[in-house]
Amino acid sequence: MTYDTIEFGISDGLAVLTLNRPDSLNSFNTQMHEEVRDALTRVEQDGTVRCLLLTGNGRGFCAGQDLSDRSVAPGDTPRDLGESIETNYNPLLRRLMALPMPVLCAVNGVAAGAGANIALACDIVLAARSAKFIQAFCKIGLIPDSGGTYTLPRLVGQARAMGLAMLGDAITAEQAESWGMIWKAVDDDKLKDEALALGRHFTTQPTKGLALIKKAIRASFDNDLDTQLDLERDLQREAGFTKDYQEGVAAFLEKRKPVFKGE
Ligand code: T3D
Repeated sequence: MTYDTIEFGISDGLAVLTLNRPDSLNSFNTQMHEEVRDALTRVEQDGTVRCLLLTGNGRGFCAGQDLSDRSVAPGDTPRDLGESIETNYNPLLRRLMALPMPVLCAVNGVAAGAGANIALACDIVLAARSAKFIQAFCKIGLIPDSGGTYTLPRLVGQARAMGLAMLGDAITAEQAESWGMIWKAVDDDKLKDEALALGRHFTTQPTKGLALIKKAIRASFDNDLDTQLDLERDLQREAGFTKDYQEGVAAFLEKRKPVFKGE
């Protein structure tokens, strides 16, 4: 598939997916959903990818659903948004969260609506200091989707989640960092380099172990302590059988840098 609405490439284990409809702040239309789906399939099937970096072109990261696809003429039946969520947004969220590798997001500008929640679903989020996060849904009569009602209270607590979702106020990258919504706010002119450096770092790390960390931390929100301890036992067993674990221990004992292959 050739891409018009995204840019996508894989190089030395790092996949970079850049949303590319800057005139509408990279809002999602049907074509962009199709192209993102195709790119994610390539990430899943490639076999060499050890980290995915998601970002956007222009002054926005993503403004959620393209609302120019959503106007309803008088007398027409409104579109079934549940169908759109089921077909497009929910599978996207599930795939990003389940990818067996770190998923980074470099929020280069405003992230609104589904755009904000897609960013917050990634494992590590860097944001340009000028970027803003907006739960814009309430302003048009919708509820936070793309996992927002799940992710937000877990990241920032119920009081802040309610405020963000019901007021739709913009919060800055620095506020998002101080609230624990994202990993780090960085200077605008450093975002790209810092995100790429982090992405390249992850391509040299024990990918299977990182995937198991992601699985355990994501599961913890829904597990009680006993269940989580059992899960840690099972995942540690899995990690202990990886070649990268053997390499990590050998390198430590030989006082050298480990060479992890993601195996
Ligand atoms: O429908 C379903 O399938 C259900 C799923 C829904 C998921 C959702 O994401 S619902 C929420 C949709 N998103 C929004 O409500 C956000 C709408 N956008 C805004 O509120 C503002 O654009 C921003 C706060 C994000 C940024 O404001 P600002 O002042 O920096 O920029 P702007 O001038 O509003 O936008 C720049 C251009 O992008 C402008 O086009 P123009 O006038 O230059 O030709 C604007 O219309 C366009 N744009 C921004 N967001 C969208 C958009 N075009 C289409 N859809 C958008 N979501």
